[in-house]
Formats: sequence, C-alpha cells, structure tokens
Amino acid sequence: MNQSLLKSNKRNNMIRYFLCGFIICICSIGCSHAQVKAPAPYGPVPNENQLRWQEMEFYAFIHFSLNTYTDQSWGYGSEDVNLFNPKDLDCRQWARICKEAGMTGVILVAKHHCGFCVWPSKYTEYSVKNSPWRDGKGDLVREMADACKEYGLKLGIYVSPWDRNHPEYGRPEYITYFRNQLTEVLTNYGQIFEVWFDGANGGTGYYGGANGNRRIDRTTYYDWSNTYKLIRKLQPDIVIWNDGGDRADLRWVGTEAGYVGETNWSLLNAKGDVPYNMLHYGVENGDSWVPGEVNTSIRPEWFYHPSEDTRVKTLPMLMDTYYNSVGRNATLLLNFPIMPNGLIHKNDEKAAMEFGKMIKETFAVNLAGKTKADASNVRGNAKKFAAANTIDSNKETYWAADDDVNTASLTIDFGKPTKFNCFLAQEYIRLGQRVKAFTVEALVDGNWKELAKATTIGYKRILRFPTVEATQLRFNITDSKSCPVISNIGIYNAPQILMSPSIIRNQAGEITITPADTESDIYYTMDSSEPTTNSKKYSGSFKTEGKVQVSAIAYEPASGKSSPVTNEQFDLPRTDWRILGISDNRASVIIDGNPSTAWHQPRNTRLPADLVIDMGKEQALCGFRYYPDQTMWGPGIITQYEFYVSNDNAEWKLVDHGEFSNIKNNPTWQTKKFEPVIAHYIKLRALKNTENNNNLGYAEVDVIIE
Ligand code: FUL
Repeated sequence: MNQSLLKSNKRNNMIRYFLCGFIICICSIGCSHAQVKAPAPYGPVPNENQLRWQEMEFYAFIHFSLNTYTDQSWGYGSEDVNLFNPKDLDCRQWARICKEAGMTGVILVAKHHCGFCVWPSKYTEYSVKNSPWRDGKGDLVREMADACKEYGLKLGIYVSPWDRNHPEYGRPEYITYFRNQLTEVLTNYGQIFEVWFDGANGGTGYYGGANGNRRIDRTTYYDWSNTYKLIRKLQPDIVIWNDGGDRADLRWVGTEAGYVGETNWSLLNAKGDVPYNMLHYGVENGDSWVPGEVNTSIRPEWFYHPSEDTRVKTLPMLMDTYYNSVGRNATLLLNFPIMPNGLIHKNDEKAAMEFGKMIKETFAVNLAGKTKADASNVRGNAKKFAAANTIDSNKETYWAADDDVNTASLTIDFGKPTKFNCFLAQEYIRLGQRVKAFTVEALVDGNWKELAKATTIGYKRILRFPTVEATQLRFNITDSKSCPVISNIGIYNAPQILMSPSIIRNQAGEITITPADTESDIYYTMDSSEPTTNSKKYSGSFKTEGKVQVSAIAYEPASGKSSPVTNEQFDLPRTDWRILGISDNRASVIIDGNPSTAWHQPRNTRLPADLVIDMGKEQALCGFRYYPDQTMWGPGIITQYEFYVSNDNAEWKLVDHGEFSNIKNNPTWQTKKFEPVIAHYIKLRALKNTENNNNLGYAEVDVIIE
C-alpha cells in the first residue's frame, strides 16, 4: 500500500468514525430529549378561566348609580329613581377611553348597595325602568355590552349582595330575588367574564320603608355554593370575585389603595378565615388557586364627586399602581366614576390616556428579545427546556431546571453595553407558582452588581431600578418550592417620568428640592428667572435667610428632557417659632415646612378653636397662609376663620376673617392678605370645617411678610 493510499484510508476511517460518533450523539440527544419529562405541576394550579382572566391584566370598573346624583358613596335605598337622568350618557365614550388606555374589559356596577338597578329588572320597581332616562326604556347593561362588543372589550358585572332597598333583605326570600337578578344579568347580555360581589353586607337601610338595621351572617346567608353553581351553569367561562362568604375564583387584596403585597402567592386555603395579611400576600402553602385582583379608583372615591375633579391620580401615581398590581402577580381593576351627565370627566380621560401610553411605551421593546440566554441548569440538558425559551416570545415554552434544583441562574448576554431599568419575569403558572426569592444582577465593567431583590413571581413580576448600562444580566432564583419553570423574561429601558420637583423650606430655613424620580438632576434659580440647565445645579439642602423665591426644574441627562418649573416663595424661616398652649409635641409638624405632615386638634376640641404661635420676635406681617391636611379621609379642613395678632400674647387684635372659598374642592394653599401690622404672636381661630364637626387639621401655617 503506497503512502497516499494509506493516508486516504486513514482519512476515510476517521471520517467514518467521526460520522458514526456524530450520528450516535445526535441520536442520544434526540432520544434523551424525547425522554426528558416536563416538570409535574407543583401545588394548586389555575383553571382555564383563571388563566384567561389573568392574561387580561388591566381592565376598568365603572361606578354610576343614584349616588352620582346625591354626592354619596353609599345610597340608603330610599333615593328617588327620578334622579337618574344622564342627558349625554354614552357608553361608547367609556369603552373608547378604556380601549385607548390599553384595557381589556369593563366591570359595570349593575346594582350598588342602594339596590337601584341600571337594567330594567323585572323583579323590582327600583330600576331605570322607572327613571326619566330614555323615558324609562333605557338599559345601561345593554348599552355597555354593545359598546364593549364594538370596542373588543370583555364585560363583567358587579351586583351588590347587600340591597338597602329590598324589603326582604336579611330573609330567605331575598336570596331568591338576588338569584333571579343574577340570572337576568348573566343570561341576557352575552358572555360575562367576571362577576363581582362586594363584601359590604348588612346594616341600616330603607328596606322597602321599614328603615331598620338588618344583620346577616356573611358565611351562611347567601348560600354561596348554590349561587356559584347557578352562575357557572349560566356562564361556564366566568370567574367569580367574592370578598365575603365562600372562597371564589379571585380574591380581594385587602386594600382599595392600589397595591398588593410584594410577596404575592396566588394561593389561599379553601376553608377558614382570611385575615388581611392573607388577602394581601396570599398563603404560601394554600390549598387553592385564588389569585389577587387590585381594585382602585382613578380618583379618591368610587362614585363621582365634583370636589374630586382636581384629585385625579397623576401619571407617577398610576404607574406605581401598575407596578404594584400587574407587576406583582395581580390584575388591575381601575375605576372610572361617571358624571351625572353620563360621561367620564376630561381629567380622568386625560389621566387614563397618559397612563395607557406610558405602559405601552415602557414595554414596547424587550431588550432580551435579540440576545443569548444561558442557564446554570437545564432540565435533562434538553433543548425543550432551555433558557432560550424565556426570550422566544412564546408563552407556552419555558425554561425548567431538574427536579432536585431549587436555585438556578439565567444569564442574558446583550453582546454589547445596553441600558435598562426594568426587569420582568413570568412563571409558567400552569405548573404552579414556585419561586420564593430571586435577585437581578448586571455585569458592569466586568463586575456583577446587584440591581434588585424580590420574593414571589407568579404570572408576572416587574421590578424597577435605576438605569444601568451593562453587557449581561443575571437572574438568580435563590429559593423555589420546586424546580423553577420560567416562561418569559423581559428587560426594558422605561422612559423616565419627569415630574416637577418639590421645594420645601424647613423650620431652620434650609431649602430642600426633591425630584419625583431618582435619576433627574435639579437646576434652580433664586432671582425669579426661569431655571435652565445653565442655572445652578442642586447638590443638597442649603440654608437661607429672610424672604426667598426658589424656581426649579428636574432634568434628565439621558433624554435631555426637562420637567415643568416649580416656583415656591418663602417668607420667614420659622426657626424661633413655637406653638403655644398645646402639650402634644407632634403639633410642631404644622411649622416644619413639610406639607405632607399634618396635626389635628384633640378629639374633645370645641369650636371655635385656636392655634397660637409665638414667632420668637416681632415681625412686619401682611398676611398668612394655611395648608390643610391632604390625606383622603377626614382631613378636618377649616372653612371659616379669624386671624389675630398680638405683641404680648394677652391683648389680641383681629386683622382678618372670612372663608377659605372652594377649599373643599381644591384643598390647596390658602393665602390671605391684610393691612401691614407688627406682631410677635399670631392666632388662627377655626370657626367651622367642611364636615361640620370638630375635626381640625393643619399641614402648615405660615405668614407673609412685607
Ligand atoms: C367597596 C364598596 O363598598 C364601594 O362602594 C365600591 O363599590 C368598591 C368597589 O367596593 O367596598
């Protein structure tokens, strides 16, 4: 055999050997993939209706009833049906706003606690059929159902179990009535995705003229299990929300303020009490799948009150709500109160549009989409369970680890320095909720830096952190009930929301300027000129004397965007001020310069009531300012006042008196001017408040100097 033949034979053998090995290898990978089984479900899992509902994520509530015409939160049940006459009612406007804001459905209050039905129920006279609206021929549920259909939204219904109008409420007969009504709304209006049973149950009411107090046992009175059977028969695809009685498909999260616990298990126990913390966090080892729905209003109240036109939630507030609901494994049910004319107010519309736009912009580009994903452990080394499944935009594929693995990491390699500030993860919840703790890290200049640390994930978890520029991101599952099963990873560079900064001067005269976000720079002026990026850059609190004006902007270097200007004027540093005659030290918050802290007079206060301040020395005054408590409930807003000055705290001179007009509707700074006067002591006397009681609150009291 010559040398070349020998060589060629050798080469052929090698090729054969290599090919053989390759084929065996392919075969074994293929075979082993086929053999690697998906993880078994761990603990309770959602049913199809709950899964479909969870994916709806963000939908609307509509509160509109007789309360809208009486400025009430809860009707008594005796309100006149003739009040209901919305001249411009247009459910298409509601549906358009919901759709444009990115919502997927609408839950309409068909009957609130007052018992008034916005559909022409044949089981009661207390309904739209006896109202002047559309000459008694109107049916709001029908109009809503039609508008939802037109705009591609799903329809849900709220029917209050408590009925303060019905004569039989509290007796067995009412349950038949209640079920008849449910049958009407769940039969005549097409598919209903959710039915909502509020937990307010029993108490005083009109009750057909009896005007009594009807107490019921929430656990037995409604015989929920049979009511649920009826509902599921009529609407097999429905989910039931119930905050009283038997465990339903969905749970309340224990607050109407717009957030669920940072830890949020979609589990509860089917039986037994559900205290607040269980509603808020779920039950880690609960025996049933009962996910949370965050219900909150776009304004402080559920029904429309003109006084709240200026209290519609701002974009940063709504974004917080989004991250604290959808971003914490819950859905978001955001309420629109309808005005007496039957429309959503323009302020609410604007807020909803900005909110929807911001959600869309934030999640428009998934930076993980075109990257490479690797995991520390892949179930059976099978491609079917590889890390890449988390970035393939397919919600049915997932990365899973081996059964005995409950800590694992997934690394996303961007291939180049990439900026981001938001991380999203989703578990494949068809196999249960598993992850108990995780961290997110970024590879910055060759070093791993922790960006965020959290507990549960569930259907969806979103974390925000300051913008970082990194080449890789590492998602570390540090504890899991069983092997992690992750279907989706999202990495985003969310636009900064540039709000005007707040400027305060404390009692010692120090000015503090605070941006609404953590990444903006602040520029300010003190000479009444408009601040720009050429103005002085704020680098921390600074001391001031006497009368000053501060104007400031927040500026985001990355986008080159500036916020609107905040202007504040401060008269006297209140360093030497003391509140007299009040032993409660907490009263000092009235003069601390911080508008979000407030003090209230003791409960036994009689009106007129005084607030006396020693300014430490004589001052030339020409006015005063009052800022009421900004909290939602019972802020004790003064409406009628007298203002006195003194030089010895004995002899007082009345320098001004009158009303704080429109303070209830717009509880902002009240500025009152008077003839210049020299004074050492001031006294604000409260004569009356918005609630006609003795609750008197003060966030700030200040003076204006000449
Ligand atoms: C509450 C009710 O009492 C409110 O009036 C409102 O309907 C809200 C959604 O649920 O508990």
